[in-house]
Amino acid sequence: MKVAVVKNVLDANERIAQDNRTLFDKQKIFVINLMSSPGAGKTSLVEKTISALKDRYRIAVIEGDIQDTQDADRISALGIPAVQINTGGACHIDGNMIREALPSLELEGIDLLIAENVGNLVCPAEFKIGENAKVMILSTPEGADKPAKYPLMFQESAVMIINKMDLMPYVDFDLERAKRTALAINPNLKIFELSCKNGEGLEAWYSWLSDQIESFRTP
Ligand SMILES: Nc1nc2c(ncn2[C@@H]2O[C@H](COP(=O)(O)OP(=O)(O)OP(=O)(O)O)[C@@H](O)[C@H]2O)c(=O)[nH]1
Ligand SMILES: [Mg+2]
Repeated sequence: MKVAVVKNVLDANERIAQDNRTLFDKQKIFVINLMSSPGAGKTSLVEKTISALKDRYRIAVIEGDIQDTQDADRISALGIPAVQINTGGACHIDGNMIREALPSLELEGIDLLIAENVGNLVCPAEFKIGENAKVMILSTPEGADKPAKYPLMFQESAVMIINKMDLMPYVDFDLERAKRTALAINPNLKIFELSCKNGEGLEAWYSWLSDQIESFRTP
């Protein structure tokens, strides 16, 4: 009974996510669903990405948090359209929340929409929102055991960003083990090692993202 209810919820979400996707396709908007544990660096990566790509692409951001507007305020401060979803306790954003947020954004002419999910390594991976790609961040202080413990997130994502590489000298993070375990779960996972603090590795991420946007626009 419980399993059937969960399946119904996921099926209903899938239909709404598909409607969102149809809208994004029509408007040629490349959409990223950005996920990680709390504090791994999602908003920091969004800020860096905006600074690097805003002259080339029109970017909009949806911020998902249980409560508060600090992340949307950080993005608005950069002059980028941003809308905050407060989930009021839910540990993820879903298709319906995105659908309800869209009228608050001027989507005309937007090339890239980044949806920062609620900080959580579990539930966000289960809910589609109509994205082109799920991108997840694992930060070095979290430990290399996370792919094995939270496999769905790594399985569902197209990209794993290993952030806070600048902290490697201070944390016991087995980089090779993290990558090996994640690739065993998802051999297609594209991996970037970077630091939003000192900027190392960011160029490769910008380049991948630009390529994705370009090939989406002109398939
Ligand atoms: N040392 C270091 N700190 C970082 C790096 N990236 C982000 N931080 C710091 O990590 C903290 C959390 O960063 P955020 O970007 O707010 O993380 P988040 O994933 O958006 O957090 P939530 O939205 O609360 O889940 C902040 O103090 C950042 O300055 C990095 O590459 N290196
Ligand atoms: Mg954030």
